[in-house]
Amino acid sequence: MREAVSDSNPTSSPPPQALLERLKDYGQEDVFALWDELSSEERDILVKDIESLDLSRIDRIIRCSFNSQGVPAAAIEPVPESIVSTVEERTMEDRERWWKMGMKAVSEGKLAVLLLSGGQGTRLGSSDPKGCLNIGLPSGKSLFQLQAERILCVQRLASQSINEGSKTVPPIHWYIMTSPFTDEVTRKYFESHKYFGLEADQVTFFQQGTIPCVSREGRFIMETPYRVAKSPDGNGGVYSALKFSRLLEDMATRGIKYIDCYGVDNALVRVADPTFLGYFIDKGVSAAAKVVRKAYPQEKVGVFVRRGKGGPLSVVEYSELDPSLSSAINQQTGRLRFCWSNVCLHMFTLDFLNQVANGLEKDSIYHLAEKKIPSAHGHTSGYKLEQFIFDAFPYAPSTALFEVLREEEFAPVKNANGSNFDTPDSARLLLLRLHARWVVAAGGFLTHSVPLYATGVEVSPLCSYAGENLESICRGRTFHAPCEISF
Ligand code: UD2
Repeated sequence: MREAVSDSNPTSSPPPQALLERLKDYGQEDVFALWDELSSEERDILVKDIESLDLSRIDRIIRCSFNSQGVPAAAIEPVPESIVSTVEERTMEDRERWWKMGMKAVSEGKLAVLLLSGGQGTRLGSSDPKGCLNIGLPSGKSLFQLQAERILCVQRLASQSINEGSKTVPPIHWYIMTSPFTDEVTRKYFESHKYFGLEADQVTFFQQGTIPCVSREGRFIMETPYRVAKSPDGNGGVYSALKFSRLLEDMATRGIKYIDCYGVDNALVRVADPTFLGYFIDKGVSAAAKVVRKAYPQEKVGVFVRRGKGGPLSVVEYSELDPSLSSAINQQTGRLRFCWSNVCLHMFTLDFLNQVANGLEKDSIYHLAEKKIPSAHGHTSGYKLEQFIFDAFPYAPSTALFEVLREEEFAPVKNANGSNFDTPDSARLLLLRLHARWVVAAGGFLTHSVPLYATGVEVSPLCSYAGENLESICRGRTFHAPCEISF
């Protein structure tokens, strides 16, 4: 049942002729199909909605994206092992050296954090931004709070690492990308929680763009008779969003050289990770990603590949990887041929972000995600068009991959509890088990009234970033799981 925005009698005036002609140029004149049934107020809303669209740019994106659908992708090869820093080959000396290099860069204010938080969280069944989600930890902390406190911890460690006494460490600037679906609630959430102890002026929110949802024929889908259905333009929308909000200049003004970029829906994300930063600086590359070994062929993660012999590094999303390739086995190792999984943990130089943001016009090919789109006629089969953050990797002059252990750094929160994988419950357990290992390694003891695999303890990020500095708190003490350990 459609709510009439106003009961004023619709005038007999036709749609604005010039606008109708432009829509006809792009085959989108159907947006006015219900014009005669609209009230004058609804007509104003529709005209303003259409005028807000960059029709020529959107038409180019639709055409390029639909045309690329039929083109066979270049043959893909596994990434050369030489560009992957594996956990197995990493020495303690490497870790310490990279940690120190990263800490130095943090203390010099060269690192910023970029959070991708514009997703609609549809699979979780919650309309709130995912970062607001409480995954059921003893502390009740949300994903946003865990991530904010990890930033505070790195700031504290960086202050301790510089021995120039009173020299203070500049706060790590946190750029948070939202979308029209998450912006207002996200800003209010941070304000109401006093930025979780961060300075308000070290957090910058900015919105990504949206793009019309289209039918299988490429026609705009109408959400209501007087509004075009739109969706966020994908986490790859971050590049144009940074450009149009002039935040790349803001980063340059602040002396930022490196940007740690990650997805919000990972309960174990090591935000502003000094070791990853040190590795990135040491390798001198433009773009890097943390990778984990793929757990099973159908796992919903992108995989890093090379396009053609000696081709550039890129990522094939799980929704686009041919099933025969996702199950292919490397006969020498017995492992999955495409085993290095993208986990939405990236590091870029500011120079590279500028290169991508300024090179965007060329790249109008968006990924087409087939969805049921809410429309004026109920749910309509159609496409959301989105760019992916990793679409930029093929343009990087140099890249590197940094393996991490999934049980230490990857606890995705994608589906509602009760689903088989990647739920708030599964993420909570991964965090509790990891922190329980930290406590035992620091000389603590655990008692538990349920089996230990189903519980554990939570160490506040304000106490420890990656399990360090826990001896003084834990040695000889017994903790009853589940509980939170904080100062
Ligand atoms: C993402 C990765 C996938 C794998 C998986 C692991 C991409 C494109 N895919 O798949 O390769 O790493 O995560 O968990 O990164 N987001 C926005 N704006 C948007 C859409 C998403 O900011 O328009 C954010 C979203 O809030 C989240 C991240 O991007 O932080 C990934 O979300 P997703 O749901 O788009 O990607 P997913 O889980 O299908």
